[in-house]
Amino acid sequence: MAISLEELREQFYENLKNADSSEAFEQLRVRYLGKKGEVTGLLKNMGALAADQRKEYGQKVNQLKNAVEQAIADRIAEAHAKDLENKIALAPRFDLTQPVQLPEGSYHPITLVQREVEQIFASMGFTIEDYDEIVDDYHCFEALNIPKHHPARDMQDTYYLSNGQLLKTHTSAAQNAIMRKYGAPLRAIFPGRCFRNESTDACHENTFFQMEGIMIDENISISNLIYFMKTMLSEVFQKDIKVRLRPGFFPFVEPGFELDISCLICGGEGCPSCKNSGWLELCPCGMIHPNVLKAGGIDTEKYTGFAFGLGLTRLAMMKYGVKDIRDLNSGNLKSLSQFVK
Ligand code: FA5
Repeated sequence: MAISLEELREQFYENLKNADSSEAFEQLRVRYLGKKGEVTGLLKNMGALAADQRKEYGQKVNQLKNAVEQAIADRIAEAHAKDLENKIALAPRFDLTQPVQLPEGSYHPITLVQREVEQIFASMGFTIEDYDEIVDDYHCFEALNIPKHHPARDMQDTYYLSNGQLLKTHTSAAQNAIMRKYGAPLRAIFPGRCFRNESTDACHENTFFQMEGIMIDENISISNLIYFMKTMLSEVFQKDIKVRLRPGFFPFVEPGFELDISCLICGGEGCPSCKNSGWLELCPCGMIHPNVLKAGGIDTEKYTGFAFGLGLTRLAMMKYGVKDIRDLNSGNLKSLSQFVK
């Protein structure tokens, strides 16, 4: 004999009580609500009923179907909630009041040294300027007294864009724009990333940082230049370091100098970091050439000025004892994390 609606209801709830896994719930769903399921099967009983009882019976079957659906959904939700509770109970406990156990991030050594030099110059009245990495030929070369086909361009090959722009080879590329923006008198530093198409070694990278500085005013002379260079180096290193100044040629300064420091990696003995010379070229400088001042709109009858181009990446090498400049661009967290501050 076919099972009655009430019997089926009781049987379902009994089975649901015993079900305790998602597989068991799914089996119940198929058994009672599937196409050939038992609740659907109740409809077969309709044929035996009088016409006036069929409507009521159909409604009861539908109610049972909804109740079965709801009961299974409730048990699944209950089981999920229990699961979650168990997971939470078993999860490791974190004491939020304890210090963090994970390794801390750190600033890049170049950022550290850049900020230090910025502070030193800011305290001496220099403003800190930002400038583009993609520039045009005029700003990188021509405004700096380096016309097309000048041999000085050979020293600074770079990467060109198809529209004729280029990645700046030195921070001097910003000189003209900054002179035009502020006029004289002027004290400014402008750090930035530079690019050169050249082979790399322990002290040369194709991507490195410089910090340019210019000071333009009445009666600025080489003594002012030497004073600022000495102050900067003694503040950065906080100890006496051997420095040498020798003539250097840059078309945008006259006279021009190379400022080298005794290599702090080998103590001046000679090593790969200084190309075995014992000295590291760090901060070329000089008195700004009148053609450059004129291109920047500065009155050369009234004003003179000095400029320097500090090798920030090399400064970071010397300050932190990094033997190979390429380590600084390596992204190697093991070596960079030594400089946590
Ligand atoms: C220049 O770039 C001039 N613009 C500097 C200057 C500015 C001179 C103002 C006079 C007045 P130089 O090519 O020598 O010069 O580079 C300057 C410094 O940048 C170098 O002394 C060195 O410290 C650093 N440098 C140059 N090329 C590289 C490189 N490939 N990798 C790492 N550092 C570099």
